Amino acid sequence: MKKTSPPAKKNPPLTAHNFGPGINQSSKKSNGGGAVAAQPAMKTNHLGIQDWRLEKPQFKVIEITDPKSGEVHYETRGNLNTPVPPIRDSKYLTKDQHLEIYRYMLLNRRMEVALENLYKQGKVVGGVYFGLGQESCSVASAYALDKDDWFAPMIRNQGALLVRGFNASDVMMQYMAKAGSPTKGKDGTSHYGDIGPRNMVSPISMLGDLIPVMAGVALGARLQGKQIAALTWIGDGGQSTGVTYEGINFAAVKKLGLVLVIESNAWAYSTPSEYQYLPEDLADRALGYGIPAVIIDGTDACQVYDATREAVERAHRGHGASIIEAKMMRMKGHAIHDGAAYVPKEMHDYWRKRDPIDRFEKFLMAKKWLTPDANKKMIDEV
Ligand SMILES: Cc1ncc(C[n+]2csc(CCOP(=O)(O)OP(=O)(O)O)c2C)c(N)n1
Ligand SMILES: [Mg+2]
Repeated sequence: MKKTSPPAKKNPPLTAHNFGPGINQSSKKSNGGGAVAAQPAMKTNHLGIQDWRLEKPQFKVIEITDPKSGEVHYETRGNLNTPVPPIRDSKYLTKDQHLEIYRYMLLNRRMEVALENLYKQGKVVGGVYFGLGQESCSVASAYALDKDDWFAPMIRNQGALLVRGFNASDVMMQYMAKAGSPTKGKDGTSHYGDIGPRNMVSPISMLGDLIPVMAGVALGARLQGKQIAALTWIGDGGQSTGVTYEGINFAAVKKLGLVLVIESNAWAYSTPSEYQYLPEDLADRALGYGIPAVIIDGTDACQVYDATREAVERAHRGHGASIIEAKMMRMKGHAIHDGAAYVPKEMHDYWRKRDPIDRFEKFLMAKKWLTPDANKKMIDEV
């Protein structure tokens, strides 16, 4: 797959909580797509961490216990009728790159819909995990890597595999434990890697364990004289594990090019974020590690790409690890067996309106980079 690297930038020195010049503070360089419009003022959170989102949800989830039965359920409090934000213009992506990302997101979703159908036909061995509503996060982050960089996907990142050169049929045959699958039928989910050319470390089911492994990959590359980016993802629940702290701290101290995307998707299995960790933003934890972080809208492929690309470039310059907190919502249950009945309906509806693919499609149409005919053709091909 051919990708052009964004133009080299002159960034000011990075401090622990400064992710760089900020999305609206860049030089006036065009992204080749002619896209950069006036950007809204860049915000920071109460600890000074950049928050690129164009919207901050105005509601919370609260736990209600029935005094008689002791049964627990969740409700929302706040305003869920706020307008859907636009996609933020990318500083770096060209028109063709936008279209390629859009295509991968479509393929990611189409593949998972097909997998759901195959599961219902009894053709899938074991469960199926979906990245519905998170395609932008998986696809646009993987797209920001260069060829020599490494990545380690988790269950919601099947879209990243597509970007790095796996076929949808590889992923689907794996789920069906077919002889032609990457593990030749020995595993039913996604436990496989590729030491080349795709540079993929196999997922590790124990949450957090991929982080020190990816720090080690970056260290190994450095010992071979290369500065690479080592990208992995961790859920909001998974980041609570002890090994997450150890892995990030090691990468931070050794200035290894770990790029950690925290998929802050509102739920860890059936536990809402509000009951899983106390800070409003998990990005705050970067301060404790002494590394930069940024908060982004994980449903906005442009924000995901730009944030990851900046972290990747830091890694290539030998400036060390970065954290990207991508806020979004897990739009299905933990796996196919989980109907997610614990999710308040209005919360699901809120995020449904923020679908990453629908919004990106409208964004591309508004730019006239995608015509209705070209869109239909692409959807049909996928
Ligand atoms: C160390 C560890 N503890 C528990 C589990 C079981 N487990 C698998 S996924 C999951 C929830 C993960 O939630 P989150 O990290 O938020 O990811 P999401 O499913 O929301 O993408 C749990 C508890 C595990 N795999 N590893
Ligand atoms: Mg989660």
